[in-house]
This record gives sequence, structure tokens and C-alpha cells, in this order.
Amino acid sequence: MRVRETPEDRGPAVFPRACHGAPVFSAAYRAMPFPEYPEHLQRRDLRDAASAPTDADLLACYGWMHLARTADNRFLELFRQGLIKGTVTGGQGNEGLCVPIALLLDRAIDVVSWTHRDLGGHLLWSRHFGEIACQYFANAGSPTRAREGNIHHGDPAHRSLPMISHLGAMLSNVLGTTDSQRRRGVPAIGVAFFGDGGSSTGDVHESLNIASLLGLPVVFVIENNQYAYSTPVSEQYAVTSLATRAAGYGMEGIVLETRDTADTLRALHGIFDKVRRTSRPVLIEARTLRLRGHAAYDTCDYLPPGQTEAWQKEDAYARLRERLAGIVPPARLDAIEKANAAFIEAALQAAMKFPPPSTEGMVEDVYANSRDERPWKPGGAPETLTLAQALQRAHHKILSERPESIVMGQDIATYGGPFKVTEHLFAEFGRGRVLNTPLAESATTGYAIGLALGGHRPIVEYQFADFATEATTQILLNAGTYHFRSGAKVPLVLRLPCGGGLTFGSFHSQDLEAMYLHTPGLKLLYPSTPQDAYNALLAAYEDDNPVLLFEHKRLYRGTKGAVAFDPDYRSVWSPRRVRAGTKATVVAWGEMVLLATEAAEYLASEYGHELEVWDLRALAPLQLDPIKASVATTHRLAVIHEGRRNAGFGAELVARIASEQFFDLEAPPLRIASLDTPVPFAPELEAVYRPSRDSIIDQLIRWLE
Ligand SMILES: Cc1ncc(C[n+]2csc(CCOP(=O)(O)OP(=O)(O)O)c2C)c(N)n1
Ligand SMILES: [Mg+2]
Repeated sequence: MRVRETPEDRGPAVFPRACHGAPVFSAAYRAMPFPEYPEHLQRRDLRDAASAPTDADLLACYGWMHLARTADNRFLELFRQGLIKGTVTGGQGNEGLCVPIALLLDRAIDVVSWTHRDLGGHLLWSRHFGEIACQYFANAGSPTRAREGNIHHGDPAHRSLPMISHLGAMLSNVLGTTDSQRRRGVPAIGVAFFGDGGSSTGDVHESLNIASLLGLPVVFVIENNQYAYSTPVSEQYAVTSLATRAAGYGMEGIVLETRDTADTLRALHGIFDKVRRTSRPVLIEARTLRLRGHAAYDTCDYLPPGQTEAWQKEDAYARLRERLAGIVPPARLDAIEKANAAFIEAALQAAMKFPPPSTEGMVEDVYANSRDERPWKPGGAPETLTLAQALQRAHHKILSERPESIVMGQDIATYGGPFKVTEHLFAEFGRGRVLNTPLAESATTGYAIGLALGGHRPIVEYQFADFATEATTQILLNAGTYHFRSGAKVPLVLRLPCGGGLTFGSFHSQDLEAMYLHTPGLKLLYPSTPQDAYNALLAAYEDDNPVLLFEHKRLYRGTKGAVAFDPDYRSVWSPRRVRAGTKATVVAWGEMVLLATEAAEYLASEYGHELEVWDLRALAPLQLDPIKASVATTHRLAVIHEGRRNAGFGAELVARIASEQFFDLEAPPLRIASLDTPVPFAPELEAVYRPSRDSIIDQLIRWLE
């Protein structure tokens, strides 16, 4: 039987929005007012009119389409004059789609992510054109603090999600934020755009599937302008219409011609109404145009002769103007166009007066500097638990005390996950809070990002850390950069069962923390004891940033200890001294802490070498001070990790300490790590691949003596 989500399944409708709704980067126009919008642009909503648009409604729509066309043309000119950096991707030819859509959405509740062809949509959804102009000029008035490219802005506080360049990556975010609204009882819909080119990406397929599976009210809009950069659709896909793909996902597929704006308004009005009522997604293949090539530098030599002229005859903007010219007095159209042009020039002038962007806050803004401060209920008596059980208890606490929490992942519901970390949670909290997801790591992560942007706090389990590579774009480039580029918070916990030693082979055994440490914006915790794992999940959960929680699979059942709610749970963000010593400082994390400690005990008893062992616990942000203080007394540093040696995190730690404390060191620092090979399968081979207690002892002795 097919299970479909109903609104009742989705958990409580209301919960405290502890950290959300907080302002994102401040609006420029508050500091320097831009000109008032002309009178005819005061209408930003045609929802009541669009089922039977009148001439006045069409005129209102034309006003915005003209504004978009004129602004796009002006940006192109300014680029050619060298006043706009990067490039500009124009929406000329797409106004007849994105402007009607923007006029038919409820900006108070709906969710959207515009693309690089949707300046018209941005104009309607943004606070002011002047702010968009500042974004193009990359100056101090930019809503991304000039950190993101010109069309890569949005207004996440008002559910316009800024795109990243990776085509297809925004769809799942729209799913999540729309669902966040619905879970709160708000009758929102989401609109997710992508091009004919973007339609071939995996994220698109994963997102269509998830939206249909969960019954999410999302309108997927393919802006089919027949080209992806220089590649025609004949070289992109083999179906006659992309709308036919909808059937494969169990949703309605619609082809929308956009030549006639009145028809477009009527059709979209009906579609949006139905999606809002039924909470079922639809896929629209909109036939649209790209009149000025891919981007400012595109000479369009690849187009067949006469193509541009043929397109111009199809242009919804020109056709609407022609239609209106036969209905309203020419002076009226003239007045609208002149007022728009004057408005744009005045706004551009005001925008150009902003100074260059400030470099201030660049490093600080990598992370949101906040967390959910609600106190946890004090816990009961300590229990003796494995690390997996400790994590289960922490999940239970979070689900019990935090109604905005949602746990998701593959096989985590009835089955409790392969490592039983989520055992029993589904029975108690139900599908709205403990959600099995399909094999779609990327869109699942993007969906979780969207939920987090909307005010929920998802915890995502990847079945094995190795499979999180399927979601690298969402984790590294989307979640990790969100706060820096928009000021929006993405409170997200990503749980990664990692590590080897269980004969699981190359793709179920890796320890890839170094990969995530190379990109900014993510926090990383890697506990080694049951209590630390419990603490780490609470600390990660309340953080307003994406936090990766590395859980070594051998520790799930290989460690046991007393676990209780620890009021000092946030101490997990700093290193813990596991063992005192004078001969050398040994830094490790995850299972290697246990092996390092065993090795240290052996060296103490057999050689009399007292090593000081530190469990790093938090890999990002890094608190090195206690380690540095230790090195200052022992004068030696060894780092032991299961990740591979080459560009492993040990390299960074050694480099930092060697460069800052060179004169404290009496010997070159030692790195003990896995071999630079794939993880081999056979136990005999894996034992050589990974550091073991004995190989650690050998290397330490050689280094010390
Ligand atoms: C995943 C990904 N691959 C490649 C690119 C480079 N790129 C930017 S736009 C573009 C063409 C996009 O075509 P389409 O999706 O049809 O959108 P259009 O530009 O035609 O509106 C390409 C290949 C990208 N942004 N993302
Ligand atoms: Mg295209």
C-alpha cells in the first residue's frame, strides 16, 4: 500500500520559533532610501483577478514585465560599461512566465527559489529594486554583503531562497521550506524553477520523487527555453516533452505555452489553486524564451539563422504590449514605460552611491553566532549504555522536548536504522517526526536544509557516512555557505556512521572528516564515549549551524558507560584530556582515542613513557588552546586519526602547532593515519590500512626513542 503523508502526520502545527524569523543581513534601503515605486507598480498581487484577467490586470502585469525587461537591458549595458562585474544572465523572453507567477503567489506565506532568468520574479518579491541593483554592483548595499553573484540573492527571511549555481540544487530546499510551512498549519505552496538543462540533474529527479512521496504542495516549473548555454534540447534529452516525466513520479504534468500572458495567468491561477487545495505537486514544462543568449558574453553563433527573429515574434512581453496598444490609449503605455525608466535610473543612481563592500564580518559570518537557548529538562539517574544507545536516548530527549525536531534517514523508522540508533522512536513519535526517506541523499539533505530555513530542526542520518558523498553539494556548498552569503541560519544535524575495522569494504568504512573540514561553514563533532555522544547530539541540535556528527561504527557497541543528562554537555565543543603525561602530547578523535589510550598505557607500563592523550571531540570550530598548552609542557606532538594521511586533519594540526610553537618542540611532530589507499576488504588488509593499537605503539616507540 502506498503511504502518503497527510497534514496530521506532520507533527504539531505550532511550536516556538526560537531562532528563526531573526533578521538576515540588513536591508540597504533603510540606510539610503531608494525612490518610491511608481503608482502603477503598487499592484503586486493578481490572485483575485487572474481567473479572468481584465485589461487593467493585464496592464498591471505589463508594468512589471516592462520593468523586468528594462532592468535586464540596463544591467547588460552597465556590464558592458564595466560597471557590473562577473557577468549577467538576462531574463529577456522569460518575463511572461516569472512575472505572472510572482503575481499569483502569496508572498506572506509561499516559498520560491528564483533562477538566473527570473529578475522579474525577484523584482516582485524583493524589498526594492535598488537593493537588487546594489547586488549587481556588488557594493555595500547588496543583500548578500556582496558575497554572492549578482542574481544569486534572495530574501530567505521571507522564503525567497537564494540560489546557488549548482543547477537543480534549489528544488529540494523549496520542498523543505514549503513543508515547514505546512507542518505549521500554513497553507503555503512552493515554486521550484529549473531550466531544460537543469532538468537532467539528479537532484531534480530526487526532488520530484520526494515531493510526490510526501505529498508536498510544490509547483515544479521547467523554464524550457530550448537551450542550456549553447546546447539545444535535442542533445539534452530524448523525450518529446519534459512534462511527460511527471507520470513517472505520480504527479500531473502540464505543458504551458507562455506566448499569451492572459492565458498564462489563467492557467497558473488554476494550477496554483489546485496545488494549494490538494497538497499534491505538479510539474509544469513552460515553453519560454532566452532572447539575449546565455549570458552577457554569449555571441549566440550556435543558433540557426533566423532563430532570434523567430523567437522575437513569440515574445510574450512584445505580444502583450501589442495587445494593450490596441486597447489602452498610447499615452497610458507611454506613461508606464517612462515612469519605469525614470524609476530604474533613479534607483541605479542611488545604488551606485553605495561604497564598496566592507570586509568586516567576513570571517565571523561563516557561522551563525547563536544557538537555541531553551534549557533542557534535567535528566534522571545515569544508565549504563552503549554509544548507540546513548544516541538513541539523546534522540528521544530531543523529540520529546523539541516539537520542531524531525529525524529522517533510510530505514530509521520501524527498523530503527542499521545500527539501531533510532530504535523505538517511530513507535512513539510517528511518521511526522521519524521519517523513512528514499535513497536520495542529496534531495533529502536539501529538503532538511529547507525545513531548517523554515524553522524546523532536522536530524538526518546517512546510513553510512560514505553515502553522504551523494549529498556533497547540499552539505558543503549549500548548507555550509548559507549563513555567509545570506545571513540565514541552517540549524541541521547530519549524522555520519563512519570508520572501518568491521570488514565492510571500501564504501562502508571511510573516515572522511577532512573532506568536510576543507570547506567553511560546517561544524564537526566526533565523540568517543557514550556520554560524549549524548552530549554531542544535544549540543549539535541546539546549534544554529549545520553540524556533522561523526559516529564511529565500532564504538556503537564497542563502548559502554554511564550516561545521564549532563548540564555541562556543551563542554563537548572543547578537547578533553583523557590521560595526563609529560613525555608527549597525543591528539586523537573517534575510535583512535581508545587505541591511543591503550597504547599510552602500554608505553607507560613497559617503557615508563607517560603520554598525555587528548580527545579532540570538536574538529570545527577548533579549540587548540588546551592542546597548545599541553605541547608547551611536553614538547612533543603526535596526532592519530583514522582518516587517510594525505591532506588528513593531522596535517593541519601539525602545521598549526609547528608554525606557532616551533620553539616549544624538541622533535618533529608525528602523524599516525590510515594508508593512502582505498579501504581494503579483507580483515588482514584492513588491519594494515588502519592504525591499530600495535601499529600505534610501534610508531610511537620509534618516534620517542
Ligand atoms: C550542475 C551544474 N552544471 C553546470 C553548470 C554551468 N551552467 C550554468 S547555466 C548552464 C546552462 C543552464 O541551462 P538551463 O538549465 O536550460 O537554464 P537556462 O540558462 O537556459 O535558463 C550551465 C551548463 C551549472 N551551473 N550547474
Ligand atoms: Mg535552457
